[in-house]
Amino acid sequence: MLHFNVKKVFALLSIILVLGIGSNAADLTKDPGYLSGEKLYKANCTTCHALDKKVLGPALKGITARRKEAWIIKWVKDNAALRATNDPEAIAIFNEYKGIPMTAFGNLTDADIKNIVVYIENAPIVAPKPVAADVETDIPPNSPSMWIFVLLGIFIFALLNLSISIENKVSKLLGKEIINWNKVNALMFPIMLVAGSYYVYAQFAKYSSYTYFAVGSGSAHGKVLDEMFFVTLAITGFVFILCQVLAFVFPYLYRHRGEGTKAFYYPDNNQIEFWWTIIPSIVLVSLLVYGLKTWNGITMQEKPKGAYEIEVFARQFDWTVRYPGPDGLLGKHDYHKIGGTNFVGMDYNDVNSHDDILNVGELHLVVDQPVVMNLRAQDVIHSAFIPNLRVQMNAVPGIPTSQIFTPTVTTKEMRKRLLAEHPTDSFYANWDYMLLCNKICGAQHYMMKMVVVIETKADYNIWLKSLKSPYETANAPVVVPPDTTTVNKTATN
Ligand code: HEC
Ligand SMILES: [Cu+2]
Repeated sequence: MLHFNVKKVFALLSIILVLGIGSNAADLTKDPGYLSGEKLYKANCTTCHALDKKVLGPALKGITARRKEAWIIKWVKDNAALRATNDPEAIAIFNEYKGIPMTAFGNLTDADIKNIVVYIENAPIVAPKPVAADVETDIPPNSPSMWIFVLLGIFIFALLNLSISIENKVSKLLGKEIINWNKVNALMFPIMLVAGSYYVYAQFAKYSSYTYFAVGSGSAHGKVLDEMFFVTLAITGFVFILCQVLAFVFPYLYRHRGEGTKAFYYPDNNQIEFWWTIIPSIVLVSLLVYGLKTWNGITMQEKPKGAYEIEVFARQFDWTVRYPGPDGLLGKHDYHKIGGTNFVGMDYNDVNSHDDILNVGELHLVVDQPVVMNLRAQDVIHSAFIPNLRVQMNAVPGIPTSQIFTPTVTTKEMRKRLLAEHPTDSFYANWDYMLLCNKICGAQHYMMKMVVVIETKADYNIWLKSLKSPYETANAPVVVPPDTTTVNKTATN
């Protein structure tokens, strides 16, 4: 079964690869064996393996150090058959992985497997994507008590309905109203106002500590933005509450009070209308100007002194970050060069690109240092949203965008603040800043996110030094796996 599916997936992937990148893949890694190995590896192996960490099967980088190539070929073609020959290595690794059987790949030739090995041993390691499961794990279970309340509600409603219809009939028989419905209806308005306000208040009291505002923003411009938000909310909120109170209290105050009462007729008052047009207009225009100024202050700034540039590259469905290496400069890019391992289209003709470092699925930023985040997209519109930093900018294919900001709170510090706010919630012990895609960009949009690490300059430098630039890795001498003679003979059939 699995065998069949793998073949199908492989065929589909090949088509996509050929259509998507076939025409410009030429100038990348020169070795066609490496490229073919990459395709085969990505099509067949990545569901269970990663290069540098255990997934369902072991990490495969360095496999030639622990296994002979001939063994690898036998294993990949049919590991069950290899185990059946009582091969001790095969049985040991099978048992170590608790007997999870690996798929047999009878469709791969020896040469295919050799290419896969070349790819595995020479591919650049990019950091793993954050696993979807480590976020949002505490969705409350659907509690049964909720259904009891729903049933109870239906029951009460039915009961009320019944008693009202009885009351109706009795009134008719008696020829007079038992209940003054007009008064009841009027009274329900202020009751609704009080009950509704209490409900809103209770929700705020319970959940406001979970909003992004509870612990403040982690960036410099975020403070200004939050301030603007609160000023706007205070003014519009005041007017909103005032209007709601009047709307709910007046129906009670001015209810119909029995036969013969007449409503007070008040056609219009130009003076009042003049003021309540002018004042809101002035207030709204002021808010608008205030908002525009704040927005321009965030989006229209020049590159500040001491700022460094990074590039965030979006595609379905992950984020890749490019950092300038020791030279502090990002090299040029060119979409024509996208293909194979050069999936962000770095232009290696520009020497500045040689030390650029790529990292998939994790963004590192230096605290208190302004950063210019340049955005690019490969396929459709994405949007980089870092809620706790109040950062958001679209990534549009063909249109470079950018946002300049300064993170001011390290991950550690923000975690501490959150834990102080929620001492019993273990989620916050491992909390991380997140960058989320904020455009519905396709079926797996929901998992298009990455962890953002905000750290000191020293920590950042240590981390950056631990990564190799793809240019260096690709141009390192190719490790030729040993024991090639037997392979070459069989590969020709
Ligand atoms: C269905 C999941 C799955 C797929 C697909 C898969 N593997 Fe594996 N692989 C495993 C598991 C699990 C093990 C560990 C041994 C065991 O449990 O049988 C393993 C072990 C291995 C080993 C031995 C590792 C060691 O340390 O000795 C190699 C080599 C290997 N796989 C290569 C590949 C290659 C190459 C592909 C793609 C052509 C591939 N695997 C596809 C699950 C898989
Ligand atoms: Cu997206």
